[in-house]
Amino acid sequence: MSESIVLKITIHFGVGFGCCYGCSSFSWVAPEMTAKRRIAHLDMDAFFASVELLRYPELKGRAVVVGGRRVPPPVSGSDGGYTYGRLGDYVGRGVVTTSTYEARALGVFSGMGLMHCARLAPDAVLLPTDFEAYRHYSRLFKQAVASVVDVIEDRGIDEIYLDLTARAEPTALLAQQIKQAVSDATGLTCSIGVSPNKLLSKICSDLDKPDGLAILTADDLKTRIWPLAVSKVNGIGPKATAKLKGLGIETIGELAQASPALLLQQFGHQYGQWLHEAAHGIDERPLVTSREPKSLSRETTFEHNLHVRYDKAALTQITDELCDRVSRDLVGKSLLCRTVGIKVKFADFSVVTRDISLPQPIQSAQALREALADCLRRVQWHDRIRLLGVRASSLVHPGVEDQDAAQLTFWRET
Ligand code: DCP
Ligand code: MG
Repeated sequence: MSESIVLKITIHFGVGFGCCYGCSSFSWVAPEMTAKRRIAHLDMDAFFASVELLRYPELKGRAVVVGGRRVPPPVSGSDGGYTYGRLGDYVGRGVVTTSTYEARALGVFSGMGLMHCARLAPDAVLLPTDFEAYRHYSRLFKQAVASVVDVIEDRGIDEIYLDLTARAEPTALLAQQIKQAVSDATGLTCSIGVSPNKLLSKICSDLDKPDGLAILTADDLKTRIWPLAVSKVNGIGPKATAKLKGLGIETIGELAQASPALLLQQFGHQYGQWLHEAAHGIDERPLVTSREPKSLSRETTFEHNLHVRYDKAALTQITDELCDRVSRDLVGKSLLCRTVGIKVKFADFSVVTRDISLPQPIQSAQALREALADCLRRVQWHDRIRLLGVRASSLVHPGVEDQDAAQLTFWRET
């Protein structure tokens, strides 16, 4: 049957913390040759805690912890001073959202249980979180950076990637200008890593924290990156780290020396290959200078309503075509999806959707078809069908699957 298919493509964008500096559409910055690129990663220092210190400057130099549940704000006295909560007095199940470097020196880090930390640093000051303030300073620092550099990828509340490739200024000078702009706008410090790609720059920005600047060339890989733990690579999460440890691989250098065949066999083709490349400092990902899409979908309204049994061949063909299209969209945007969904609109205009979340992200039309079969089995076909749609969501970039899952947990916890 030759059904005329009206295809509609939808790309849903997340709101997130993102600012997109006037870009209204999704756009890629074409990757240049790795060796030529100058990519910076900027990460704010002890971000939430530093914002709190702007409000309570007398706490500078003290162990300060931000986090917990129902933590009361400091009480202001008649003399204008504050009485602060003491970590040692905290009772409850909350976790540390972040801590100052002084608190970290006492062993108190993000994600740790506060009751446990209370024993490590009882005299530390405990402050409640104030996300509105953090979002405000996030916007301020991003605007300040945007006044110096125009190719920016927003990666979250306290980090961004910058492409400095086209700039004439020496890297160190430019990085200092950026740090100064951030400091002038917010009174906060940040750390910057510069290297030929995002993967290395992300590692680099952490090398010299706080208020750091680390510039790395491809030649520094062996001396500065290889001695580090594999978990320093964005994309090697706790699960992969543990599995690598079981194989006797703890440092990035050891990972680089591991046989690619072993990595492929242990981690599957895609992730195994990525692990090998990451350890060798290879990463061609371009900066994504606009908001990331949250989902991609294709749908089609039929000229005549179709019957689930009598028009099975046509429905199969249409579903296959939708999967092909969504797959091509994913490939075109260098994305994989972890969730696949079907949308069915019936002749009576009722709409049913079914989703499936997958253990591994997928991209191929075949994998989409297989995932969709599961969704289709769960639909109650009570009427003729007017419209079918296929949706790919929980989108991730190849190679960062692990880390994105970690980030997800991270925000859920806060
Ligand atoms: N954050 C959170 N939950 C976590 C870790 C961090 O909510 N488990 C928040 C608090 C941090 C902010 O995200 O201030 C940024 O995270 P970073 O990992 O960049 O940590 P910091 O900026 O606090 O410290 P650093 O100086 O190490 O970047
Ligand atoms: Mg930070």
